[in-house]
Order: sequence, then structure tokens, then C-alpha cells
Amino acid sequence: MTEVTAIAHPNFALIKYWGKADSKSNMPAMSSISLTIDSLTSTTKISINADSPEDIWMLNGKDQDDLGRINPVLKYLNKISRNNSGCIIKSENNFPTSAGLASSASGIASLVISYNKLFKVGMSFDQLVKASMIGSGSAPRSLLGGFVFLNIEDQPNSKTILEPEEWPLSIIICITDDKEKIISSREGMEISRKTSPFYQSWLDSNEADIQIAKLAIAEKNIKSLGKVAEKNCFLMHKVMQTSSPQLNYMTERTNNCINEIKAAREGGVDLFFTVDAGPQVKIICKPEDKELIKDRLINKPYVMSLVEANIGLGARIIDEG
Ligand code: 2P0
Repeated sequence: MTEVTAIAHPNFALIKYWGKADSKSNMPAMSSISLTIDSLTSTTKISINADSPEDIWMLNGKDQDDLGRINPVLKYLNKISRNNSGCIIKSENNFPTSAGLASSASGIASLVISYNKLFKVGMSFDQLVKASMIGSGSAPRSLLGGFVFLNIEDQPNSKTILEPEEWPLSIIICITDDKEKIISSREGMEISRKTSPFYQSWLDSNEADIQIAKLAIAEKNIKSLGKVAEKNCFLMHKVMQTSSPQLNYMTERTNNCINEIKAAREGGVDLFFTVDAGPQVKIICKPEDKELIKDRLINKPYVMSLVEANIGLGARIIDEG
């Protein structure tokens, strides 16, 4: 085997992670629950660098001068596999990078899975979780499909709590702006942890939100899941907006989009939304309501494009040779 290609999907958190317990292992300070998003993909092709022990990383066809957040992941993987070879890593995202669409989670998950296969490391699932977490605190969620619970109590553990086919919801992603964000999530989380007066109450509310969301998912109750997901999302943005400097990932376009979605809900459509560290709005709805919601949004001046998705599978190998 000289080359392996893996694919992973981003995930959108319904109960969110914003703040770290430990910046070295990149361990989140709270548990989270996410949905894996099938139509957005990160594909990573990895091969051995026969010419040098250096690692080379290309992202979306461009050579990266700096290995950035993949460097500590590679160091950890090299250590546990006792590998001294350099790698050539080619990553492609079929969606905007660093724009609040969780590209680092899917990018890192696909890297870890492909490395494990190429070097026949045979990592346990716990090791896959640890390796991905070093690269991105939300990446262990992209290892798996469906509704995923990343529990940080004791040993961090990621598990699917409902498979994609068990509750086939639709997701509509409203891209309102595809520019890269100015303050990365990593930087923003540290700013919030150190400065927001609401950070402690954000931490304190995590356990209750997790329990409510888990029950709503088990009951497949879109109304109660939506209620807790939106509450959790707004508290995270309140923490961001009360940080110093202020972190405003939501824009006027985001708010316009939310108002339109709320109007659809008031008109009787079962749906809810969430917004991450970027201006995009993610709508979760029943498949039969998807077209109606798209029709309401498609020609709005604050919507650049709409992307449809279903709940996706976990990270997996798609080619080896
Ligand atoms: C989440 N986000 O739970 C939250 C909601 C953004 C807002 O996880 O520093 O790229 O690499 O662990 O995982 C985005 O942060 O940050 C994120 P690092 P990551 O999805």
C-alpha cells in the first residue's frame, strides 16, 4: 500500500463546545452533541514522502508553508506508530474552509483515519479520538456518523447515539458569507474563557442541556431538541459577544436569515436552527418541509447559496492502493 484516501464529513454541534479544559491535549471543557453532515466532505490522500523525512501538506491544491494544527497530530501519530517517514498529505474540502462550517473537524478526522491505514497502526478507537482531538476539539465527532455524543468526563469518548437512518432529518445550510473568519475558534475560545462574565454559567449549563438533548433525540422530538439546541446556541453567542475583545460571528445577514426561519416556524413548519463560529445558518427540518423552506430563502439578498444535506456517516477509507 503506497497511498490511502479517506473521507470525513464536518459535524454541526447542537449542544456546543466553546472553551478548553486543557490547551495541550486540546480537551474541551464541556461535552457536546453533533450531527454529521453528509454532503460536505473533506478528502485526505496520504502517501509516504520517499525523498525526505519532511511532511508536506497541500490544502485545496495549495502548498501550505506551515503545517499548523496538523503538526501536533502528526507528531502524536508518528510517536505511537514509531514511524520516521515524512508524509505527503493532500486535503480537499468541497465547501468553504474556516467559515464556520467545521472544516477542521472533517479535515483532521480524515487525516487520522488515512494515516492509521497507510502505516497499519491499528489504533484503538480511544486512540483515534485522542489523535483527532489534538488537531481539533470537535474532530472526534467527525469520526462517527449520525447524532454523536462527545463525552469529556473521565476519558474523552465519542459515540453515535442515533444512527442516520433512525431519524432521517434534513439539513439546509444558508451560506451568507464564505470569507474566512478573522478570529479563529481556537483563539476565540481562549478569549471567552478568560474574559466573558457568562463563561462560568455556560459551563454550568452544559450537563443539563446534554441530558435534555439526549432525551429529545431518543424520543425523536424535533420541538424539544430545537428548543434546547437554540437556547444552547444563543448562550454560546452571548458568551462570545460579552468577551473582550467582542466576538461577533453572527452578522446582520445571519439575523435576517434567522428572522425568516422563525417566520416559517410561526407559520407551522417544524424546524430549528443553529449558528457556529461563522455567519452561516444551519436549519434542521423534516424532509417533507425542505422545499418549502428553501423556497422562502433562495432569493433573499442575504443568502449567497443554500446547501442541502442529510445526516451522514463517519470517517472512512475510500481508496487504497
Ligand atoms: C462546536 N465550534 O462544538 C463549536 C461551536 C465552533 C462553535 O468546535 O481549537 O475547530 O481546533 O478545538 O474544533 C470549532 O472549534 O476548535 C468548534 P479547536 P474547533 O462545533
